[in-house]
Amino acid sequence: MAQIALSRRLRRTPFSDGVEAAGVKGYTVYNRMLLPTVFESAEADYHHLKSHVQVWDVSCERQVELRGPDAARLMQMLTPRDLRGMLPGQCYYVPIVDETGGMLNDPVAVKLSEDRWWISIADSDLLLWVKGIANGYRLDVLVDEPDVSPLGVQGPKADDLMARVFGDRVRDIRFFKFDKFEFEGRELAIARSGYSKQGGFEIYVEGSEIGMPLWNALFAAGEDLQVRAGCPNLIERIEGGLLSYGNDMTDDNTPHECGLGKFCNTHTAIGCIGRDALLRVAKEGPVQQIRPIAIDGDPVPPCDRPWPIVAGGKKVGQVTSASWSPDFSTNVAIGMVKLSHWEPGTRVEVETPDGLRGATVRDTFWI
Ligand code: THG
Repeated sequence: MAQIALSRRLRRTPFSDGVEAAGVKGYTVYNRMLLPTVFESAEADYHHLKSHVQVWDVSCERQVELRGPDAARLMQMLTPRDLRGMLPGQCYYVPIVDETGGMLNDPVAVKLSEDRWWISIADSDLLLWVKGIANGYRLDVLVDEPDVSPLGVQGPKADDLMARVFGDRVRDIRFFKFDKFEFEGRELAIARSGYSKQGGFEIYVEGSEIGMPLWNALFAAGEDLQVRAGCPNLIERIEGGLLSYGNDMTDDNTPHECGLGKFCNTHTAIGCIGRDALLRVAKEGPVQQIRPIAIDGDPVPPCDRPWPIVAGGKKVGQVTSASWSPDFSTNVAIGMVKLSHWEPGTRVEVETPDGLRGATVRDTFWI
């Protein structure tokens, strides 16, 4: 394949030097920033992630910072999840919707204090939407992208590695909560979260200068834990049902279609811009929804365009992410399936580039 040209528009990260030294073999572009996709091979990276501990350059999970007296009000305007009970030190996975109830992003909201929030975004230009809302409604809030780059530490040995660098107190961080820890004289927010089901942390690295010192400290401390550079792994994230904005959903989908209804409290999320639209569509219920799908046969090629799901000669959905799973010895996939065919156990066919394959709609993801 041809190479992608590097330029200032395609941003490096504070950890790119370390990522390159670790032998990164592939990148994707996410929020106009480099995101590693493979180090050894997708399968080798997958087995290592499930057995040891990896350090992930997920700087591309950019932060939209809200600062000022109207920060909490603005945050609630963006999401149908009720934020009234959310305390400083908590993280919430929040659907962000537009005035039609369409998904604009599915970030993690980080509440630093009543008047200071980070929105840790997926791959869409959320900063522009948030700036537009803040200015259009004349809110008393500053909206910008700070010099904050998340560094993931994921895998079963993540607690042990992190305790060596930050002290045993990191073990006390609960899921989707964060606390502050010192590194070289800086206070960093560290959350128990991350884009894998293997457990771990995300360090919100504030100040690019400490990026490589922190990267090096983690690798120096973890040699005997077999720590490696890693990245979000396609196979593991499909097994775990972690959605990818732009792949598994777009602004054409409501949170309910994405299976994110459990993160919506549309009735009580007063002020949410998409509230009326969502109340209308939620009354009927979605007519298509994201489902785990097992695809029969040999390993499928990469899913770089939606693959039609067909039954009885009609299109009943599409597969948007797919991969061979070594641990489950089947092709695991995420698809959007119409109501008529979303019952667990329903047999369908998928039009892959390698031809028509049988497939089964499932109830639950694999992990
Ligand atoms: N961490 C941070 N920022 C991010 C991501 C992240 N920004 C981009 C992208 N990932 C946003 N999308 C997701 C998708 C899933 C989850 C987090 C962010 C996630 N979901 C869990 C699940 O579905 O099992 C837990 C959700 C919950 O119970 O609250 O973690 O990964 N900082």
